[in-house]
Amino acid sequence: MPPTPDAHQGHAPDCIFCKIAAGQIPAQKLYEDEELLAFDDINPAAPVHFLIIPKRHLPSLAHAGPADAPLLGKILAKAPELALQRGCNPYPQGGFRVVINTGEEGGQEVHHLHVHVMGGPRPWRK
Ligand code: DGP
Repeated sequence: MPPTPDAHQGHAPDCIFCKIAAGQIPAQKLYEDEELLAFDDINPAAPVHFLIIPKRHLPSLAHAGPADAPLLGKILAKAPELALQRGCNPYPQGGFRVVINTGEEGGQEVHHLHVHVMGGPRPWRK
């Protein structure tokens, strides 16, 4: 069961990404600041596949409102820099894909907002 929507602030006790953000579960970290964390996806669908998450528990993009716009903008604005750093080739021959799965029908499995960044030479699994 995904965490309830009222688990919107701080950390959700059973959330695996909250535990990664708190350092309780190891991850291959690429970037971290007071608000964000980026780490490699454990099940990569492309040669480069990492996730960017807010450290604060936000269950999904469906839970985001106007107050979250700066945080979401910061996540998206960080993606190009981290993609190049992680080994994606530069735009336009290279590039990357950004995906935010949202809800059961959107394919979301971990109910802590995360932005997938995938790149590298094709073919990819997804
Ligand atoms: P989504 O379907 O959008 O909820 O994708 C969740 C992704 O999270 C999936 O690609 C695998 C990744 N993932 C799940 N558990 C862990 C974990 O413990 N560590 C890391 N690094 N990634 C995880």
